[in-house]
Amino acid sequence: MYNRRQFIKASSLSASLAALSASAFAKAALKAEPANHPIVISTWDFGVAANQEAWKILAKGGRSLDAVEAGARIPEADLKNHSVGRAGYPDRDGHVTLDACIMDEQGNCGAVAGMEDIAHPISVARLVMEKTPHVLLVGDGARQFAIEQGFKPEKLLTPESEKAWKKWLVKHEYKPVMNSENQMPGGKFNHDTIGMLAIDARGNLSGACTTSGMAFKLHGRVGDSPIIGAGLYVDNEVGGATSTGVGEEVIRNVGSFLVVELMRQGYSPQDACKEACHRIIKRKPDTVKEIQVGFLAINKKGEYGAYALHKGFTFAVCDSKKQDLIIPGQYFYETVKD
Ligand code: SD4
Repeated sequence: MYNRRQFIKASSLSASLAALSASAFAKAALKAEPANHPIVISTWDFGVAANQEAWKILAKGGRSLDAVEAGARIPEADLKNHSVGRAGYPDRDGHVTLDACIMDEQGNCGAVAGMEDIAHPISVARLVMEKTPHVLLVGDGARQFAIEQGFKPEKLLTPESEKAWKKWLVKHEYKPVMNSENQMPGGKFNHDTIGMLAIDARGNLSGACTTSGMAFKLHGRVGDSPIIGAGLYVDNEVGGATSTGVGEEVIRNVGSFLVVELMRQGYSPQDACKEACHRIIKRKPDTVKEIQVGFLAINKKGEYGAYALHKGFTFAVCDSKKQDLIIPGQYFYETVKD
């Protein structure tokens, strides 16, 4: 007869076997040879210019953290880009409020959210990481910290962005459009948040994410981009992930952390991004038909992949072979907006 003692013994044996195989599996996934070549990848096609700036650092053997910060500053400074940094579209009340976060190979991270008047939130996020015991500063506190650190406050709302906001005010409809909230003059779409992931010559991974958030959002609204684990996550043993699109759905599913954890379990970067999208779809099957979310990931070996809810998401890849590669992301729904 199978008595209680045998049962306890058998179940604790199978439990420890399961634990053993789980940890052996995790170790096997972790044992991946680190990439021996630097590489940087970014969301959307405007990631090309950011990657090229990051590449200047990576090519010289510099640190991935410096590379992603330098890269992210490019769209932040670009007056033609209305979804990141200076000239970003404002919120419903006319304030340009910026969100950003950064994470290094040691798991250090810093972020700012809802910050006004400071053009380079990614650099402020880095200082939050390096100079404070905190991870996230918001609103006036973030602005005050930036000024204390020597950043000059400036008006971020450009005449062009103000014009777009005033036009939006006429109808006052808050309806995020797939793949971009921001249509540029001439009908050209100007894509969203930049999320960047880089591996340097030492095989170390860092990431950065910066945005002005959803155009014409409610004042005070913060999306996924400055939230560690949602808009960005890096684990130097496994890989990194970042996201773009409607941040609420990414936060709900702790998207970037999920992608990294799936890679830890052995998923390829693309399959991990795909599974994260499927989780979002499963939770809100109706909502997701109207909104875009895209994930981008890289593993420790330097393999990368992406997946989005809808067609139209692209990402940029830069390494020693090619510095301006743009790749269309795989997707779930065929719907495309531009
Ligand atoms: C947000 N994920 O604020 C960001 C912005 C973005 O499409 O990517 N918009 O939710």
